[in-house]
Amino acid sequence: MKTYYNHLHAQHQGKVEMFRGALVPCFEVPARADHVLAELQRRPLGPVLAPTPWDEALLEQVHSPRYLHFLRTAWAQWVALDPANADKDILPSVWPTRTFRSDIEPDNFAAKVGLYSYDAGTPFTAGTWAAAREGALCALSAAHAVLDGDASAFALSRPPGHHAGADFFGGYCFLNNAALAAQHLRNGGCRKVAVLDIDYHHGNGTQAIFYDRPDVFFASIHGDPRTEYPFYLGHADETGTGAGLGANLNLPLPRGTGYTAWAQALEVALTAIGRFGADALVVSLGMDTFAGDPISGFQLHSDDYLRVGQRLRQAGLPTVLVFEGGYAVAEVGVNAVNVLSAWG
Ligand code: Q9C
Ligand code: ZN
Repeated sequence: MKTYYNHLHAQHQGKVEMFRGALVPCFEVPARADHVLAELQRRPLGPVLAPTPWDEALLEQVHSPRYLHFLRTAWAQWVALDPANADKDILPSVWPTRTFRSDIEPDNFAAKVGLYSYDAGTPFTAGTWAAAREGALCALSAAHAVLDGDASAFALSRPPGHHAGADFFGGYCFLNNAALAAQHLRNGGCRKVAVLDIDYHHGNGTQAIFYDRPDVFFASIHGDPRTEYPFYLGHADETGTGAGLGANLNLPLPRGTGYTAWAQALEVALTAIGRFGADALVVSLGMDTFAGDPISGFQLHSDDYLRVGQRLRQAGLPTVLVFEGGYAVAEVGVNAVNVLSAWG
């Protein structure tokens, strides 16, 4: 299995995120990807490659031009406000909630940041755009390897992607790598694609991007949004809209869920994906279902991930795996490679 590694990932290195009224050190740190890469070097599954430099216009298949323009220019705008800003991260603090307008992009920079985001936990730094862009290329490259006939491919990148919508960042995510991979598979001739999101947190961005589409099925197993981030999406009654009705499946589980109940949800998701008739699978591979995760509430153990990988492979579909969350930094490499080793 080829791994497309984002060698620019460490250029995105947020300092702090807002948590319970205080700025605390970021959970989403460069060491996460370093540990996965190190474990792939200990237990090689195939070549580790740089991504192909795809045309950046491909990003517009998932993200709005207005949002992409913001991401490209945000850091320069921020430093133009005050040269001293170069030492600080951009952190959103004001948002257009219900009754406000989001069709007009404000001139004020803080207001612009709020228009394109939804939480105060996702710092934008000097290297965020370079890292996110290269990560998107990793996802596109992995999709391309599968279109070329590989049984599977892995996009090893950060920042993660599944919380990013067509025109917003949040949940540590800026570009939706899994959505880009799914769209690339569609363009390359797959008639139907399924995205299976097994990160602890609901993939609100991916769901929203494909919610009205019948050609991309989205299934997610996650902490119940009544208590778990991202809170405002991910309920079981969200089944798609318009032509996409029936092509969305949410399987929320209570905090504290262990492997047995989680694996039952995986069966439900894979059965639905089978019924849908997907030609290819994209897995949003979040490792924050791990019992030791500092910000999540499921109870999966390292050995369980070997079985998760086996079961995903048994689905028998060409599979693109995209690295998402997972904040038990010391264990994230072993856990991720345990999943991937099913294709070794
Ligand atoms: N103190 C992903 O796993 N903040 N994103 C939670 C922590 C947001 C997680 C609060 C968690 C986002 C890709
Ligand atoms: Zn997560």
